[in-house]
Amino acid sequence: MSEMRTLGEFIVEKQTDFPHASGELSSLLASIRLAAKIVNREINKAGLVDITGAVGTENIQGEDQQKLDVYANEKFKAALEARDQVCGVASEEEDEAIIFNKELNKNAKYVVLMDPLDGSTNIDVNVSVGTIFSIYHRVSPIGTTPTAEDFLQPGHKQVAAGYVIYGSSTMLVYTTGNGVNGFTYDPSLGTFCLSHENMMIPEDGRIYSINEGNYIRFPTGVKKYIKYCQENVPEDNRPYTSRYIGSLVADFHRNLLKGGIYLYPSTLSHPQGKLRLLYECNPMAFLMEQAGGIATDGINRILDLDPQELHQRVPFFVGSKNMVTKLQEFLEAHKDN
Ligand code: AHM
Ligand code: MG
Repeated sequence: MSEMRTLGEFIVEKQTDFPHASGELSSLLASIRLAAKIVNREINKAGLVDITGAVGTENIQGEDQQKLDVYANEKFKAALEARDQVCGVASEEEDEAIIFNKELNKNAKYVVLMDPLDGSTNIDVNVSVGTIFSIYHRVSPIGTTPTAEDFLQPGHKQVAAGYVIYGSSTMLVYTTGNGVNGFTYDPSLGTFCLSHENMMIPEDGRIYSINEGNYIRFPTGVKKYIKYCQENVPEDNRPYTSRYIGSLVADFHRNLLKGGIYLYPSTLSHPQGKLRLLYECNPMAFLMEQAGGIATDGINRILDLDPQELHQRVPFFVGSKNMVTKLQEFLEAHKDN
């Protein structure tokens, strides 16, 4: 049996990948690990809410029951603030970036952007949800109040990114730009253990993941690509298959392991696409490229986009190299409609 490595050990071991590393990023990742455990514990109890008191009512201690996405946001923010490695956080749950005011935080060199609980509508039905995070060096001088420029950096500047999937088991998957590694949570030990070392997405895949309910409003290139998947059979003679959970983290994770493409194009209700560039698409794009795949908005590499605002949305196509390349051929051929 191979030796067990915990996430904590792995982070420390990999610290030497960074010349002059002072352990601050390791400490930051440790705060994410801690918040993930706390959120995981709460999500696992979610089904009990109906028994112990519905959201919006008081629980047994007389405290208000919080919605889980609000809860996750609070826990991640608190964990990130506590270790003094982060000067500010942007979150899907917050209109504006949160600046940590403690002196030690002002002297920190990192900002974090996150979606604390993505796909949260899936919680009520016991389907996987996730946390997505993206880490940058601030560009403003250390010791000053962070500025908008700290948060609006292109994705290729990310120092680290990852997600937690709260699924049939809970996993934390992350990259610091030296490959992608996945850790599975052992609840009896309270520890994430290395289970997926150096994850690479297959170059070819058979799975396409898209909300086909929006089909009529898709750009022509996307429609043609879906028809292509439905009418053709890959070289291995097994037909394409459609899988869509409606939780980006879960759809992405499955495709990363099995090979596939995830698509969220522009639609009638979301003309710029639905997913957010800074805390959904950029971190997933960083992970995907590190795993050998491609992430694009249909024209540009996601990681090259220059963000204009915190909650900006973009069309998002991400997955196996050959599948995304094929999609791009259709988008290019039909780019005028
Ligand atoms: P959310 O951040 O409000 O949860 O929305 C993001 C989610 C993704 O996880 C998922 O892939 C997508 O929205 C599903 O959208 P749709 O229901 O339109 O298919
Ligand atoms: Mg989200």
